[in-house]
Amino acid sequence: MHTTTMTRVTSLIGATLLGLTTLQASAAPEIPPIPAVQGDVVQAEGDFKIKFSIGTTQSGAQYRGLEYFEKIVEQRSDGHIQVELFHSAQLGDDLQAVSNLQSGTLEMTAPSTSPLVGMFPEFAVFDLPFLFPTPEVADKVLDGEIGQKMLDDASRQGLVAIGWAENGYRQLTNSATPVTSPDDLDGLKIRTMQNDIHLDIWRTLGANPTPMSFAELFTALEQGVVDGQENPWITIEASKFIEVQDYASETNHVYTPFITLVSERFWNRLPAGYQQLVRDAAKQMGDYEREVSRTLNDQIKQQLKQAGMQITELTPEQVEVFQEKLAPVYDDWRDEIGGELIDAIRKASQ
Ligand code: KDG
Repeated sequence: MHTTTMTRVTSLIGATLLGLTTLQASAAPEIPPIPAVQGDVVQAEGDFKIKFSIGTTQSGAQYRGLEYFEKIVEQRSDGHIQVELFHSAQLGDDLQAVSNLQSGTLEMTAPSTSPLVGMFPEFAVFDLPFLFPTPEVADKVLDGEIGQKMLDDASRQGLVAIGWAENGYRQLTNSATPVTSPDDLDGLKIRTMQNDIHLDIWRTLGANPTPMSFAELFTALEQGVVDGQENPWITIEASKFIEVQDYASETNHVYTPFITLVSERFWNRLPAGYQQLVRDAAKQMGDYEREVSRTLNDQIKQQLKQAGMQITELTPEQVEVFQEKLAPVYDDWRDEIGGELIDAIRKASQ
């Protein structure tokens, strides 16, 4: 086993024990139970298997959503569609998984939109800082005309986009110093997703950003290749970043969705009844996963504090300093993303 992998495995065991200790030290998060399956069995021809791969870990909110998806599809197809779940990028990182959908060797994945901006430029709107003031605004956009149009537009290049879920509001962590203002970021090496707006954000704030896949992140933090990263609380906890990150700042600087994608080659083999079943299951998965994400977020932030992570909850005035510093990012990217789309999302916030 590769040294790094062995380090990772050993580290994960240690972190899991630490994590379990942490969770045992304080009440484990109250995860909303997976709901009962609603709806009749769908009658259609054929037997199918869906391999569904994600990059986040088995203890995150996203995997809970996939378990619900599996339950719905297997029950409502009367077992004629079998679902096999893979977490922690076991079948490749986001871009590898999307490529495997295009080649037909993988049936489903649900990455963040950020690494896909090279394929779907309009997704960059989700990387604009502080664009979604509340989760309710995010829901209104994703579940409304804008979100549906984005799914339709992303159903090409060998992919069928069928639903939205929640990665969530992103928070900054690092191993070096408490961060209350952009001034504290000077020289900090921050990992970003493979996305030019995220690179622009952290350069504008004065940090030294490095793009890399999520699959490489823990090892890069552990080896000091980067000092920090930014992700939602659930991902921070589920990935056991507390083992390699001492400080966090509640910046809520970007809201990231997950997009549920199906291989078009597989999709075209499904009878219409099963296509609708998979669409319905993806919608129910996304609704449940958002509930889990929002239920756990505050609990997990408190647990990370109790486990020793020094969490800075920025005041509105401190957040405003970040917002003002990042205003030029809108000017940099407005034309490329499309001012109409940005204005439509801002209108949804009113
Ligand atoms: O599959 C997980 C990825 O989509 C990843 O993007 C999660 O927020 C994430 C990150 O920081 O890469």
